[in-house]
Amino acid sequence: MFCFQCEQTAGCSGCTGKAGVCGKTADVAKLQDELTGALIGLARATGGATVTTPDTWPIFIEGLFTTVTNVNFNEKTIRAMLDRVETEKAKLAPGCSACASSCGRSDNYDMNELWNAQEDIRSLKSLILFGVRGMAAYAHHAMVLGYMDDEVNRFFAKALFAVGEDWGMDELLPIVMEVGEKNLKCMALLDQANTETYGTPAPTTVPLTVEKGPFIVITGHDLHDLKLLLEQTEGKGINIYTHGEMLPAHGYPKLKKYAHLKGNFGTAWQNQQKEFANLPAPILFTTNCLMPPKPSYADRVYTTALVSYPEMTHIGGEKDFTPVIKKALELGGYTEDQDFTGINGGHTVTTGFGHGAVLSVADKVIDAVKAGDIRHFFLVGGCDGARPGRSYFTDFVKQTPADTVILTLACGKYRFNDLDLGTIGGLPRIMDIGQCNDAYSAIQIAVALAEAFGCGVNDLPLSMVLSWYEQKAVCILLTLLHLGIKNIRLGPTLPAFLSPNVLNYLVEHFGIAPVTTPEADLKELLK
Ligand code: SF4
Ligand code: SF3
Repeated sequence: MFCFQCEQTAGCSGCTGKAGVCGKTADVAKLQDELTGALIGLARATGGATVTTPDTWPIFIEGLFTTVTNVNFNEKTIRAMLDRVETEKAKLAPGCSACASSCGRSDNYDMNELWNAQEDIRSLKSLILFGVRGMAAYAHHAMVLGYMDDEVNRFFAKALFAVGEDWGMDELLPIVMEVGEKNLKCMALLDQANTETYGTPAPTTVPLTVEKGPFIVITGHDLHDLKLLLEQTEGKGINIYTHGEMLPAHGYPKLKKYAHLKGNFGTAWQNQQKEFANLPAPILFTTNCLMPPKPSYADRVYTTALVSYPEMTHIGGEKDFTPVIKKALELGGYTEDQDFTGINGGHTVTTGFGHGAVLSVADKVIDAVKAGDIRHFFLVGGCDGARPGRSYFTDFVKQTPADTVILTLACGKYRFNDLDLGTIGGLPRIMDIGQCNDAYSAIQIAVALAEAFGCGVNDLPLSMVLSWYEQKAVCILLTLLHLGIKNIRLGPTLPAFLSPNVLNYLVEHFGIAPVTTPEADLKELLK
């Protein structure tokens, strides 16, 4: 196997051998490559996104999302996905499979060609492929709420087609940037889907206490699954706790109205094997990030949508959560309230500071900047992960001066979101914008501030210090670059799929730099 799509890749260069660091086996990796190669074949069969059926775009979205890190470890479901791609391809290019001509009109792509390509070409194609994998996750969350964007969908075919072509840097680089452009559209679509369906998020304090009695923990990004679970558990004496990227759900009016949505349990994905070990409750996994379940809690893991792990109970498209509900009642939860804390000992966290909430107090923010009360904004967030170097982000936030504001998002926030850093001008110093896709919200806030001050986003007293792990971070980074945002600090390490030349390009054009130490970076950014 060869895979280097995520931050924890072996030796910072690539997972090879029998399994990846994430637990993905070589057989699963091979099938995921086959699936990607078949999706490139499907992209070819669309003839430049001109020949499609109503199934074409959902298949691209689901197929790509299946290959995101920590989503699917199950050969069976990947094979089923492959079959769907082949069936669809046969519909778009009928007769192709029986034809002896070598026109390549709908041929599948051999991913080994990509992994063995010249390093700059491999680097650019990886940015495109991993970027659209991440974007597909967001497109999927929007799709399940009934929102699709034709321009975004067509780009999936364009990007995959490009990965399969024998193109040079000049042709590939603009497509890399286009991933960022189209992902901005995709995140805007998801923002619209979430807010039109569940209301505009409002600042909310979320307890970390788990009350006695039966409960279910729900993790991942899919608000639709949470809503259905809340409906199905209402009045049944079962409490619901968010975990990981589900925390921002507490800010949405139409989700927080459920009295049995009680609080948040645990922290970011990489701690799940420890956090779930003794949990007297089932855990429902929507989207990533699933780790191979340990025997101590494997009987309590339920998956849904594209998340899949061999032998775990999967809740299919009918979304009947009865098995999870039964398990919660059977396990019964804790006999006494459990007073859990965050990583830094805090008893609550806050969320719900999306663009709607922050911009409703824009005057206050602008006045505080003008009065010199707020010197600088930091956007510190992104994916969390297991590397010890990630304590950088906790230390960075702890060391920020009292006249600075920290905007945060995604699961990286668990490193510091229980810290009480006080307020400035009535605003909390730490504001959680939401999930990783709410990077869209962060962009809206930055653009509005730039307009208010009559300057560009790069001229604002704003620095971005981002952590990355999986492919959604790749598409978000490309969106920020597409918007011309400069001097982003990225950590804990730079992606293995950036070749020296591609990295040089990013450094020269965008001033992107790896994180160093909190002290040195703070000094530099506050200059
Ligand atoms: Fe390795 Fe990451 Fe690929 Fe898993 S997803 S095999 S950890 S590079
Ligand atoms: Fe975290 Fe997986 Fe990326 Fe949505 S839950 S940010 S790592």
